[in-house]
Amino acid sequence: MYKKFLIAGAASVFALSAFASDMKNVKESYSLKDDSTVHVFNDGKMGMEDQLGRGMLMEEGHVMETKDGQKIVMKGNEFWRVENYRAGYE
Ligand SMILES: [Cu+2]
Repeated sequence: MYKKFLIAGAASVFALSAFASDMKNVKESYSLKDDSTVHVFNDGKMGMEDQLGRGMLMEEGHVMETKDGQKIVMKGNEFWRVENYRAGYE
């Protein structure tokens, strides 16, 4: 009984810290026409997330189109940062 209580406590602390760090490093996120997402980090570099929420590779300079028709040019390829972001480390 006591052990179960400890595990629940640890899980909620993890969720809270992941939320706080998300707010810190991702400046903006855009939904793209193909249902993937591009995250713009505070330093202006970008990372992609595919339709299933996994980190996705994209070449720098690739032109993306958002759902509302804006064009965004890929800057950086911060695959590892999207993966960290998803995992709650960044
Ligand atoms: Cu991209």
